[in-house]
Amino acid sequence: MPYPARDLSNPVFTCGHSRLAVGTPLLAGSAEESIFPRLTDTKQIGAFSVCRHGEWLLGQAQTPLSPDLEAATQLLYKDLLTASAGYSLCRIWNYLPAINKSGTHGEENYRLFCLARSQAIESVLGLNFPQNLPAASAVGTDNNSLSVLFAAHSGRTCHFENPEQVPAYYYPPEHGPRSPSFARATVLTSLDSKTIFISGTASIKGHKTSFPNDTSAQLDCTLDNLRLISATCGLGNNLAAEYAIERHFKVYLRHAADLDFVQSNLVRTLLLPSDQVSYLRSDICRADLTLEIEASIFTPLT
Ligand code: 3EB
Repeated sequence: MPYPARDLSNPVFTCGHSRLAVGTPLLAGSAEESIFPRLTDTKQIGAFSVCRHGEWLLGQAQTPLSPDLEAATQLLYKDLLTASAGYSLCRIWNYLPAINKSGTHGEENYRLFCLARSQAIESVLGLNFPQNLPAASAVGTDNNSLSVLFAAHSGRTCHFENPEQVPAYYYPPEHGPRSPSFARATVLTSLDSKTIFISGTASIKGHKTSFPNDTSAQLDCTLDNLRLISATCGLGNNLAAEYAIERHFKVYLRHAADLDFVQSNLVRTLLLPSDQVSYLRSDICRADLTLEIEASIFTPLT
């Protein structure tokens, strides 16, 4: 099925005038996800363009895979931790070229990325790093650069796990030489509001893929996982549908042909007309996963 080759050129925020093209073609919905307003006051910290907005610190970096994906990941993550030092990390977005292809030693690129990310974070934060990991996503990109964005804040964060999923940082070695480094959700409480970042959510129960390559069943399982993490974060079963100030969703589809089915299902089961939603064509981190959904939600304090 043909799809418009437009890119979601601003995946999360714009630092100064630099708009990152992360290489996930837009299938439907909003061409921009503007979680934060246009930001100024950009400075460069290592590979990251960093800007401040109130108590928020936002950073974005894009780098070629040189000399390889592992080296590029190590460098970016060390820079990310330097740039965000003194702040609470709330959310990280990762975009990987050829995410399901094999790289060095025949290992899949996503697994190499997980290895290098984990090593880099451990080298800076020490062995107890899993308890400080924020919400994240790691999806494929059609371009040749590794892109990483982060949102950090000077306030306090709490991280949450889905009771029906093994925490990703405890996944067993069958999923790769080092486990993925992220929490299922991060809640930031500031003076008058809460921001809830729900990580990329897919059809995984325990640590195993449920319904490999079956988009319809994976969608039901993903919605179930979204309900479970919603309740765990204190948002009820429906991601604060009744009282949220703003809700943003990104839906990543491996197969563009699944768009109509997924979109009509989500309009029935999950979405409100006021939600900001983007449907993107992207490979997912496991070859047998066909979709992933992430959410960022702003609520009053209550
Ligand atoms: C999963 O639950 C599906 O490696 O940063 C979701 C969110 C997934 C983040 C990451 C991976 C990541 O394991 C994939």
